[in-house]
Amino acid sequence: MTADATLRDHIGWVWYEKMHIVPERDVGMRHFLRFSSVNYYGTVYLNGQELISHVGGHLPFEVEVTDRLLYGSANKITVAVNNTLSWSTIPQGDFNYYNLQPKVIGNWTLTRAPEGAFTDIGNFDFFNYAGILRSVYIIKVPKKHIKDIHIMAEHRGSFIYEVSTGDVDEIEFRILDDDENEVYSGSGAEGKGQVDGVRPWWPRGMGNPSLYVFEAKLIVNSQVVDIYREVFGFRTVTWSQDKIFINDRPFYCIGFGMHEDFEIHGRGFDRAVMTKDLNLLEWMGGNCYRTTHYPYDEERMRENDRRGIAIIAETPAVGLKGFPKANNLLHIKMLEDLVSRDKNHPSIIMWSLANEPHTEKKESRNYFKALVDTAHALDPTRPVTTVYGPTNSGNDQTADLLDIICVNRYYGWYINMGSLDWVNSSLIYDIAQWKEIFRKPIIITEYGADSISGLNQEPSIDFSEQYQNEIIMKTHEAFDVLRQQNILAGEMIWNFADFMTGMSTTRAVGNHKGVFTRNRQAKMAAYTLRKRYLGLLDQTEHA
Ligand code: E9O
Repeated sequence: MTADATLRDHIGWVWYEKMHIVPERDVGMRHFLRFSSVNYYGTVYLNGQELISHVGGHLPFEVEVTDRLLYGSANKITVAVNNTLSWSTIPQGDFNYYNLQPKVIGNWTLTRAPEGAFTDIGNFDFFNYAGILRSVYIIKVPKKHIKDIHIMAEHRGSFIYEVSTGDVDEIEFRILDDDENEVYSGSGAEGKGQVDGVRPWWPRGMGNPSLYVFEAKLIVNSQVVDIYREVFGFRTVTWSQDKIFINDRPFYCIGFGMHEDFEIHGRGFDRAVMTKDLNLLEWMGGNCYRTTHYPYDEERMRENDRRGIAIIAETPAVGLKGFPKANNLLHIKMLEDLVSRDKNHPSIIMWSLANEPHTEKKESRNYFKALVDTAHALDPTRPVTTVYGPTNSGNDQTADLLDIICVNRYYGWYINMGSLDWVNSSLIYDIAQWKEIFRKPIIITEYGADSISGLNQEPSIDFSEQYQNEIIMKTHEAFDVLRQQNILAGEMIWNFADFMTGMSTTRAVGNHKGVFTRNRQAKMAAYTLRKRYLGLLDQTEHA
C-alpha cells in the first residue's frame, strides 16, 4: 500500500506495466490475457498496441493475444486504469468541479479552492480501492479448445449440461465423484442425464457439501485435443411464500455482510485473509454470506463450495440513485458477466441485483424488470433478490418483481439512536408489513451498530462495545418473534469485520460495524452472535 497520500486520494489514470516472456515452444498455441478484476475502467496494451477496454471492477474479462505476442522474447503488458466515478458508472459517484467563486479584493484575486479542484464521492460506504485488484493470467490453450461448461444439476441426480467450443467437434464427458470414481459418462456438446445414488451438496449444518467433477474432452479427428474439468454439485434451491429450501429442506440463512478489505492489502485479493475470514465464519456458526457489495474473488467462490457456505452473490450496483437507460444496459452486462462466471457454483443460492437502490422512484421499475428477466433467463435454477434500504413496503416500486426480498434495517442506530426499547416493536412493525404486502420470503441482510473496539461504557452509549452488543440482542428478540410467525428466511449482521471507508464526519478510520475488528479480533458482540448462530445452526440440522 502506498505511503503517498496523493496517490491514495488520486482520481484519474494510473498506469501498470510489466514485461513477460512467452517461450518460443508455445508458438501454435492460442494465448489470452485474462484480468480477474480491474477497478474501475481499464485499457490494456500489448507491446504498445491498444487491445481492449473494459468497464467495471470485480468481474473478469479477457482478450486473445495469440497474433500479437512476441514468442521467445519479452512482451510489454501495459494497463491504464481510471477510478473516476459518476452518475453513469456502477457503482455511482458524485463528480463535481468545485465552485471557485473568485473574488477580487484590492489587488488580490481569491478563489475558494485551487484552479481545477474537484470532488468525486462514491455513493457508497466503503473505500473505493481501485486498480488491478486480482490476478492477471496468461492463458495458453490449444487451437481448438473448450471455452466453457454450464452444468445445472439437482439433488435427485438429474442434470442438464452444455459444453461450448465455438466449433462442432465431438465432445465426450464423464462425471467423477470426489474420490475420482466415474459415476456417469456420455457424449455430445449438450444434453441431459441422471446419476443415481447421488450425494447432494448441502450447506454446512445440513449435511456434507459433496462435490463432483464434470470432465469434458474435445475430440478432433479421433484425437483428444483438450480436457476441461469443472467442479459442481447436485443441489436444488426452491422457495415458498415464507421459506427458502435447499434440496427440499428448509434453509435458514445465518450469516454476514462482508467486504474484501484488509490493512495493507486494501481490496487486493489475499488468500490468507480469505482463509482466516472463512475460518472465523465457521467458528461463529454461520452458514451464509452476501458478497456485499460486488462479486468476490473466484477462488473464494470455490472455497465456499468446498466448505458448504451458502452465498448471495451481488452485482457491483450499490446505492443506485438514478436509473437511466445506459446504466441499465451496463448493469445487465455486469449481471450477465456475474452469472457467466459463477453459474456452476453450488454454494451460490441466489443472485442479488443491487444493494439499497432508490427504488421508490417510478422509473426504477422497468429498470429492475429488465434485470430480473435477464437473471431468470440466464439461470432458471436460482431465485433473484434485491436488498432494500431507503425504501419501505409502502413505496417500493420493484419488490413484487423478485423471488425473495432482502431488507436492511438499523433500529436503535440510524433510526431512533438510543431507544433500544423500541427496536423490537419497530422491526416487527416494519417487516410484518413487507410480508403482508409481498408474501415472499424475507431476509434481514443488514442490522447492527458501530463500536470502537475497547471502548467500554456501562450503561452503554453509542460506539461502545456494550451498545453494539445490546442492539444486536434486542434485534434478535424481534427476529425470534418473526421467525415464529414464519416471516423470516434468514438474518445477516452488518458487518463481519470493520472496514475502510472514504473520509467522513461519521466514520472514524472506517466503518466500525464489524463484530470483528479490521484485524479480525472478536469484539463483545461476536460472542453474542456466535452463541446464537451455533444454536440456530444446530436447529437447521434437525429441521
Ligand atoms: C450499506 C452498507 O454498505 N448499508 C448501510 C451501511 C452503514 O453502515 C453501509 O456500510 O451505513 C446502512 C444504511 C442504512 C441507512 C438507513 C438510513 C435511515 C435514515 C432514517
